Amino acid sequence: MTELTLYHCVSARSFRVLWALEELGLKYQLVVMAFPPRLHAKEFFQINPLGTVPALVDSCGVLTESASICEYLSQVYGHGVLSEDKGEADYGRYLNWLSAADATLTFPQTLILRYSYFEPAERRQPQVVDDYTRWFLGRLRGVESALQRGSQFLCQDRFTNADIAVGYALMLAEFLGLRPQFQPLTAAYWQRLKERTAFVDALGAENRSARLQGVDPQPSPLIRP
Ligand SMILES: N[C@@H](CCC(=O)N[C@@H](CS)C(=O)NCC(=O)O)C(=O)O
Repeated sequence: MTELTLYHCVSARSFRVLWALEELGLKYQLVVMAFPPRLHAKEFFQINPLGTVPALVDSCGVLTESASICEYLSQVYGHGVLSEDKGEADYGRYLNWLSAADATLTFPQTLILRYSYFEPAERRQPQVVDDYTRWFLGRLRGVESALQRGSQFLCQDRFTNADIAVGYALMLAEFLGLRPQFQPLTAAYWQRLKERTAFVDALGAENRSARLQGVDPQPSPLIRP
């Protein structure tokens, strides 16, 4: 089988790809870089000219979009086990969640992150942080409402890439301190995702590789004591 190499930063959305690799039981090389790679791993621009993670390298070349990479891995290496097929009842919902995970959920989160943490103190914007926190929590109602259909997961009653894509937005929300504001079904769903063997194994692989490669393995500066 082709060698798969994932370029990753601790807590970044490349975690989705790592999680999918573990769910599918695939062999891979994990390269963990300090965040952001554009400052700490300039050689990475040779792999991804944008300097962003994830980057997955295999025989087809370099892929850089986390939700698409999960779908690619499932279809090409996993017989579609993490995907919905177009013959299945939730196919439309599935595609919707793959896009909503970033276009609807992580978009407001990146503004919260930027203006509460990444910018220097004099450029921080508490108003932006408050506004986009409310916006994110409003958008999270879509997850609560989907779970009210009675399923354990977002599509039918089966774990799919939709759960990986949205699960990362919940992970980031936890890093941002927003978990106490999750509605009950969303909180229980997030707990369920975190208890999956592949999720735990992905965290373990991230931690081990970070240490071996001399990168700080802490999950996120935001949740350090
Ligand atoms: N569309 C990409 C977004 C990739 C992205 O923005 N990744 C962030 C980490 S979550 C990054 O690498 N940022 C570094 C930078 O902007 O310099 C995806 O969903 O995979």
